[in-house]
Amino acid sequence: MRYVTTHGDIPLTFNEEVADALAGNRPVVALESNVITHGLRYPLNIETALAVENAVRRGGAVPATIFIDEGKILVGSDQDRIERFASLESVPKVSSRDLPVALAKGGPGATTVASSLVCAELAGVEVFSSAGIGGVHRGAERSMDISADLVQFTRSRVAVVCAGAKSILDLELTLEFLETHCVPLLSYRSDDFPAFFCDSSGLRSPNRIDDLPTLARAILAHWASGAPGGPVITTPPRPEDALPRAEVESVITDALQRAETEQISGNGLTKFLMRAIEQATEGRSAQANAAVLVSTAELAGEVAASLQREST
Ligand code: PSU
Ligand code: MN
Repeated sequence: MRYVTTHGDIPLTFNEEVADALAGNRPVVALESNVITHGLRYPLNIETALAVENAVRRGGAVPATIFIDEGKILVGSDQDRIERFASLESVPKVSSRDLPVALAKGGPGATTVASSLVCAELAGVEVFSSAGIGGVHRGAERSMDISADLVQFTRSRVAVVCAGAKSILDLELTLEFLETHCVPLLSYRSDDFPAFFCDSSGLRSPNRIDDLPTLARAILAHWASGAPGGPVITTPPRPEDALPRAEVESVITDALQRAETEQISGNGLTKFLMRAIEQATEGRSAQANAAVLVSTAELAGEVAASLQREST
């Protein structure tokens, strides 16, 4: 694979496929790398990262997985890079606040939803996909633990396609935060605000949209209005991939208890809780996580293609 580096204030390195697609004004979907290095275990992480890229292609767009290395933002990947990051021990989790330091120090870094949005906008990519976004943590009224993902939605002009927020979070407060911060929430073909790999959140989404052209026009209208940031588009997990909420809920309660006992907080909390759930479900949550990443990525490809059609 050939790589093309452009030097603005921050060097961006594109793989050939992404560089060509952007030059030709063809649809591109950005993807995070933190899910490869921290979200899933080796070797499920490699298999999933490649399946997610193929799902974006099936949807009609070019995948651009984002990594940080050697002081550059790498936009678009190849199998070697995915395998290298997936097997590296302890690549730092890079969220928005960490991005300048990771770039200055030059080491490898894995981008969260938040920092991937910063990179996507710099690269000129308008659509991003992941499975479960970060949100307002349970007990946030004491800890003030609110993911930077939510704040970044108000800053980066990128549309985010996801299966809602991680079920470990307080989903009701996450919805409130999005409303307060004027982030449009557009739920594709569902009345539910999805709960990542759980079958339902039991919470209603403020907006249901059943067709792609209307969805694309809503995204374009948000940008045309001069609002900063981008909308969040949700799609529920496929019924065959979802885990029952009641089962996951009791596992989450135990995991939160353990986190408190072990005094886990800060940017390692999400991973700790996800790993505890994986252990308690004997790996079924990781399989569900992988399946939801794939189904979401396919819709993101379709959304990017639809945006392209509606904006020309
Ligand atoms: N751990 C996982 N899966 C993930 C993440 C962490 O098992 O997907 C991620 C995503 O990258 C998301 C980030 O953007 O965690 C949110 O972290 P925090 O809650 O610390 O903002
Ligand atoms: Mn946090």
